[in-house]
Amino acid sequence: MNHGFLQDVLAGLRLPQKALPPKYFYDAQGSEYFDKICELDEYYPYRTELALLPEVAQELKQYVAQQPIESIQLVEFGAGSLRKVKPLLQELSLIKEFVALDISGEHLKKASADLAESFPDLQIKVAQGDFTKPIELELSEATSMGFFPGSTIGNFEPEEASDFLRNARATLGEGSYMLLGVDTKKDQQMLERAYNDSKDITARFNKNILTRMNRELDANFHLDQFEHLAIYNQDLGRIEMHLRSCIQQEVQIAGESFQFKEGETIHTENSYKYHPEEFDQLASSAGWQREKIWLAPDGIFAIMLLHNADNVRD
Ligand code: AVI
Repeated sequence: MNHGFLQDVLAGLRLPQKALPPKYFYDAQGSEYFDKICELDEYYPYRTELALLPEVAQELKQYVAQQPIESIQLVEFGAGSLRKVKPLLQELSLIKEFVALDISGEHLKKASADLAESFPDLQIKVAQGDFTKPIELELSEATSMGFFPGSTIGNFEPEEASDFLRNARATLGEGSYMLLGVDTKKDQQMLERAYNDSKDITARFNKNILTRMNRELDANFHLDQFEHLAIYNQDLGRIEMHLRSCIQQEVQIAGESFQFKEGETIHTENSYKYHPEEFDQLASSAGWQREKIWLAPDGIFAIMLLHNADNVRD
């Protein structure tokens, strides 16, 4: 049995508001559901960011040419399919090294082998590790640039996001950069539609965590007795995903019983949305300054370039 998973589940379900860490969504099946989410019409963040990246890459090339930068070491945090890094590699020939960091190694090894075929002169390293913690990377002489696409930063609590940015700054070193995808605050209907898709893929993604507990932790959740719920919490500026118990029931997990009232929820994920200025504050609390911002049409998504300027101190 995976003890880290069990400990986190037991601790989360003993809370007055039952909760589970969203990182457990991503087993093989959950990752497949997430790939399907990215293809949905309603889920605008993925395709919007992908469409914006070629323009970002072009302008970044011009920006970099005006800086005292000889070569770049690009470090992708939470790298998965490596699809989003391609426009950057195509445009920015100064990127000589690429480090893909992720918790799960297997998927990444295959993706990086494909990348090596397309970019034979690029030095590629795959590093496995929990990128939410401080990581020591062997830094070369090149200028380091972090890359964290997908608005995954929104799945952290604001304090965790600030910690992540601070750790990334320490990992990347003085004078480094960070290119980051951030989902913005917008019309509530558009936000809620993105997490309540008409094909119910997001509902399956959410409920997969129950299947995973049944399989890995000897639990007995009935999937049809829980329903997917995704709502925008305006006060906190976040989409919240929950699993709501349809009836009063008792569930066993590794021999421990948990009671659910009818309508009681397990809080499974937050996805924070930021006004660009709000995000600037968060970034500067972690020692980063915004150099550039690219906004998708109607401002529905932002890509930002942050700089670890030398005059910024903790
Ligand atoms: C990975 N992350 C940025 C997604 C999001 O939008 O917060 C996860 C997701 N949850 C439901 N749909 C997508």
